Amino acid sequence: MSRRDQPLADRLAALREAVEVAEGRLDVPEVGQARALLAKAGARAALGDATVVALAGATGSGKSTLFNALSGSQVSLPGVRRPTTGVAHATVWGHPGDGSDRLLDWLEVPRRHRHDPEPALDGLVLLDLPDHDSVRLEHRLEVDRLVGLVDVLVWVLDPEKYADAAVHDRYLTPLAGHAGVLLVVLNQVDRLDAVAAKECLTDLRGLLDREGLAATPLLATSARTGAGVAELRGELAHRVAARRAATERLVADVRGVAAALGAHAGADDGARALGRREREELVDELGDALAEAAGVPVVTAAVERSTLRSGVARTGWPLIRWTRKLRSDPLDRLHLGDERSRTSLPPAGAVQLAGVATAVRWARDAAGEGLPQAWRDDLRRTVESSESGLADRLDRTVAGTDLGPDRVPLWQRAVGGLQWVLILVALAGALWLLALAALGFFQLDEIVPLPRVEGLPLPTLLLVGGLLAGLLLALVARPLVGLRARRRGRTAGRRLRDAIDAVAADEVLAPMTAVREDAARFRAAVEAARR
Ligand SMILES: Nc1nc2c(ncn2[C@@H]2O[C@H](COP(=O)(O)OP(=O)(O)OP(=O)(O)O)[C@@H](O)[C@H]2O)c(=O)[nH]1
Ligand SMILES: [Mg+2]
Repeated sequence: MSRRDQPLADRLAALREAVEVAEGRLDVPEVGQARALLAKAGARAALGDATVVALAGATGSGKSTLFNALSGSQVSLPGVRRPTTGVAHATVWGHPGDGSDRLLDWLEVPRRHRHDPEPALDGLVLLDLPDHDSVRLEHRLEVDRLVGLVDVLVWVLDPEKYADAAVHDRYLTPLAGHAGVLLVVLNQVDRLDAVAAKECLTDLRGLLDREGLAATPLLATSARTGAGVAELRGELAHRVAARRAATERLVADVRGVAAALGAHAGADDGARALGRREREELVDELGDALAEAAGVPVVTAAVERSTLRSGVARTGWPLIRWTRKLRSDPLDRLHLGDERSRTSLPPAGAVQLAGVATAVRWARDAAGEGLPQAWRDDLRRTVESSESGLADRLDRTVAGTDLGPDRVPLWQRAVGGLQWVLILVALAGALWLLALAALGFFQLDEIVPLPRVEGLPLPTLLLVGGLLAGLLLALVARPLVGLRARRRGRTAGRRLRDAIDAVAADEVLAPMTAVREDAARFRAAVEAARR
């Protein structure tokens, strides 16, 4: 789009967006300058660069007739019955798409007519208002509302009521000091002869001068014969040109301020948002360092040892397995499982903390690549604020992560049960041997036959076999218990790592990505404003 085609309103909107994005992020004086310019331009300029001129005056003064004469067609119906015009009408000079519709929407003027383009008047929006002193309250309210919004007010008087004190006091006098926004027209001069017309004009001029409106132009017209209408049109063309010049000045100002902001917008491909692959890589790298610092290896090892401990206690040789229980569960000692309280994990040491700092700095540099210095500064501040509290957040994450199911496997229960059966068998053998010893003491062993298996006495077999089988079972089960412990450790490690990665993505990377996205938005807005 060329420089002329880009409407001021769009430029201002783009500049406003740039300032909003930069607010609280960019610490550069250019943002303040842009804000000041926006304030100067005001809300009205944001709606377009049209010159809004309203015809106002008493009922029957000839506003609608004059409006039609200027518009070159019968747009607003003049009438014999007073008051005639109830809602404001508009005629717009210029090309469609010039933003005047938006302006008229804002002014809430529903009746619109488009005049063919006419170089001197393009950009003019002419309004025909209801009468100011209407017997109908809604007419009066409508006039008061629009009079406050327009750029130029053409007050139409007629020879009979031109000195009406109500009009002068309420509408004209308050505009003293704003001569540029007022034009007074004495209409229906065809109803007066030349002398009377001159007298009337002199009188009116004196009245206006005394009211502080000496600088306000006074014109005589006849909407019926067309006398003076060309002069009025010329006066309007002046206003349009002046406003156009003001608009051009404002456009130049906006472009200048946007160009200054452009120094902080960066190169074309620099300030773009990060891609998915880049983000994943960053999360991965960060996750490694954060997991180490958060004690994930410690927890994983504890899970493994705890599982091993309980597995051995369950499947081991009953005669010695109770010794395992003397030591406390390594996992319990860490006090995991409660997100709200701190764990008893050792706080991250200097090495781990340095690892976190390095990873965060590395991610920050990667996220800041291609960004202008001001945005990199913002990135640094953002990262600093997200880094504080990170250790606590990691600790809570480790505490709150579900480490995976801790069900006792069926086979371990079965082995445990079997161990007890074998102990009972050995006990039976031992008791039997004791009984035999007692019988031997009383020399009664000859009467009780001793059952033998393959030549070996059964009670001996039961005692020794039970003990040996238990020991063997414990030895066979041990590697399986170890296998399960390692698997549980791995599952816990994976779950912890996922949780840590989520923290890395949400707490560290997300704020960085937000900075980048804002930088991209800022760049686009600045470009739109300076184009
Ligand atoms: N002789 C003469 N009559 C005029 C002139 N301008 C308007 N009239 C007549 O005055 C009457 C009122 O004109 P309008 O244009 O409807 O007046 P208005 O100011 O729009 O009135 P409201 O809409 O009621 O506020 C009509 O009959 C017009 O023909 C003029 O310059 N000379
Ligand atoms: Mg009218």
